[in-house]
Amino acid sequence: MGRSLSNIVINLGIRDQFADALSQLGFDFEVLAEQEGDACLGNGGLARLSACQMDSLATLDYPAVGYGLRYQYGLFRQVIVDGFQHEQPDYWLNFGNPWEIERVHITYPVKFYGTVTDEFLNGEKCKVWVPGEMVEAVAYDNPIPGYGTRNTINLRLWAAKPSDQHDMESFNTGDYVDAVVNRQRAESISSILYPDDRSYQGKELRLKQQYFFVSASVQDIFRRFKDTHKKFDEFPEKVALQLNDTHPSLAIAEVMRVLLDEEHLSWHRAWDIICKIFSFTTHTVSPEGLEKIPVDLLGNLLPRHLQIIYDINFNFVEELKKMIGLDYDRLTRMSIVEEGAVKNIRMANLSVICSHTVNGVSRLHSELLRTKLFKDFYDLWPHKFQYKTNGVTQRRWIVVSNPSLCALISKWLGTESWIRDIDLLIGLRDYATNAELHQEWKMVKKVNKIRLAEYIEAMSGLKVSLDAMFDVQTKRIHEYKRQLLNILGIIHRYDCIKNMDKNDRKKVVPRVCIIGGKAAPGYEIAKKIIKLCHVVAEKINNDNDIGDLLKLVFIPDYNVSVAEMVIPGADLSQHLSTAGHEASGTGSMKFLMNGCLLLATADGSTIEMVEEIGQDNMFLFGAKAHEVVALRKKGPTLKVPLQFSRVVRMIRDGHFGFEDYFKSLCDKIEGTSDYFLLGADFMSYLEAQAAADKAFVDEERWTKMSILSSAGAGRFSSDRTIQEYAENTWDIQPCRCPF
Ligand code: 8GP
Repeated sequence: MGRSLSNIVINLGIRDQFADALSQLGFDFEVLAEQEGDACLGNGGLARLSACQMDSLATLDYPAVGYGLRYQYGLFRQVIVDGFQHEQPDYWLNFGNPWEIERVHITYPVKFYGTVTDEFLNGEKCKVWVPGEMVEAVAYDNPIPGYGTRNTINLRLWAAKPSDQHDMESFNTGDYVDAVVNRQRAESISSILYPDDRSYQGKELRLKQQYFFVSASVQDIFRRFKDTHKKFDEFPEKVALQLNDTHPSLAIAEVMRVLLDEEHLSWHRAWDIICKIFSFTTHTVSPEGLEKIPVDLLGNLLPRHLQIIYDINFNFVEELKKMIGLDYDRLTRMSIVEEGAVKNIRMANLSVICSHTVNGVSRLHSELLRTKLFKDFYDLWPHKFQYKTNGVTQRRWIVVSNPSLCALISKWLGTESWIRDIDLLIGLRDYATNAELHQEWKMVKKVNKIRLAEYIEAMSGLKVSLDAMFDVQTKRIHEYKRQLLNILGIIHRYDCIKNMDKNDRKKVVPRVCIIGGKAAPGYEIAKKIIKLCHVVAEKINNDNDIGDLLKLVFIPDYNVSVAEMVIPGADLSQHLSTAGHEASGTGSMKFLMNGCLLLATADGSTIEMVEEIGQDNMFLFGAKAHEVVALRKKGPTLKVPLQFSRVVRMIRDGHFGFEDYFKSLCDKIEGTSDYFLLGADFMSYLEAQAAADKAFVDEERWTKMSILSSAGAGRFSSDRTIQEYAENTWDIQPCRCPF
């Protein structure tokens, strides 16, 4: 979520009054807002997407509730020591959280472990789960006010507390110390966010978190429904459950369990409800990103849920056999249960089977889902598959973070309506060559560059030239996002400048290269990329011969509030994922809105950006998604350019020191190991960089491209995404506040 103060007072329409009131008390609004810490309750793009979507849901008056966990420790704080990433705990609740409302009376018991027995109720056989452990989920509400509406929606986060009922026994038996330890065990469920945004570790605590979150939320949903409704037949009309990735997909088994075992519906009726209420969006491209829960783990922690999942699977496979016959390969692939040395539950298969709609997060992603990841399912149920290209909220990413641009856009469009109706941005196209707008547009960029330059200096002591192109790549560090390609490009640039004579140096476009992002604590290669960035920066920034022609800065602890400062100050932003690997990407949308030019591969949502702003207004490069497979097949016969081999050799030869440490990194990108195709894309990357240089020196052209970038950003607002979900997936209407 990042910070809340500015966002909230702007959305409520009271920013100026609030600032006046503060100044009467002797405080400056801007200074005060800077004091707020970030709520870092997620890892990266996936979580920030939800935050943007909550803002849009509130603004568009949709009746929605967001659920999550109130982690005591959010995403780790990244500290850099000697160029190495160190992780420090983010105990963000240390000084309290003024935005949350603790609902002491809204608590639900959450059960774990135990056994399932058969019992008879009114002559009917039913299952009874006798749990082995119980904790309480306490609700903490975080209001999300919409912009230009009185509608405020709720982000309800659950915190785990020990259940008194459960502990009384041990206290009474005199086992005081054990009883206290048990209480702490309960609290540990919501204590920490897992800091890896890709892989599923199959840890019991993680599974406990998922079920804790799901169970409390489902109880809350049932309670709300039952407050005003009697018959479950109405449930699908009133409730739509959106699964964001498979992390909450245990909700399917949980809703089924509640309907069967607690509400005593027949399997048939319960299943009918399930099929009408769930929709699933996957945010990942790679099969390894899909969660699989070991059967032993699940059976031990949630015995009844495992039974239900087996029953769902049995029915599904029987139906499937009727449809496709005894095609065992396909049956094996589509089964929810994966056989093998370790038997697993495939949560993605469960989600696809039980959801009425399966969404991808960009057109390309959806195509990959239909033709690769979920091909078998697509062949069976083509009607289930849709896509909703991601979007971001212009309220946070322009209005809050770039007030000067916000004022400028409103002035030229003659209205502030674009803040709710982003399509109006297109009106900027009419002024794309207007000299007066150009002047003002450049001024705004300059103000933001000054702010960023001051931040860089305060953080690292490095003074950067405002005339240089501010070239930014900020996102989680991952091999597929290819920060390494960026660094190799920077080394190449450095090497070229070093070998230039005086005259040629005059033609070099000065650059400040900015890289930022966190690496998962256990992700060795990503951590090496961070270190490489630092040693290269050390070399370049201390080379007096280079001066302002090239600087490299690593911005530590990249988070929402850092992004709010970095993005408006960027001239160019880089999105370098190997085509077919970034499901959507949302950082690019924030840069685009802020009039920053994009240097990018044709991946994820970038492809759709090209359609909106035109290929001439961005710097596209690299292999296309359909070419990537063929390039990989070429493997050892693939020729890499000399320039590429040269920069890798510089690292290997210790030009930047630490050659032993970087050996494995170099090995990963040479020869057949270059899975993410850095070598294959290198020349095309350098050409795109040269094109960016050429455009930058032509100020008028650059400014026009920048204006056209903002003007074409309308499609990438989360307002559009949410509207599409509301109409095509959830079938819900806005619900306006009557006063
Ligand atoms: C991310 C995608 O990588 C990114 O392209 C997309 O913009 C974002 O989701 C929002 O849709 N996906 C994840 O972070 C993700 O799927 N993480 C889970 C696999 C653990």
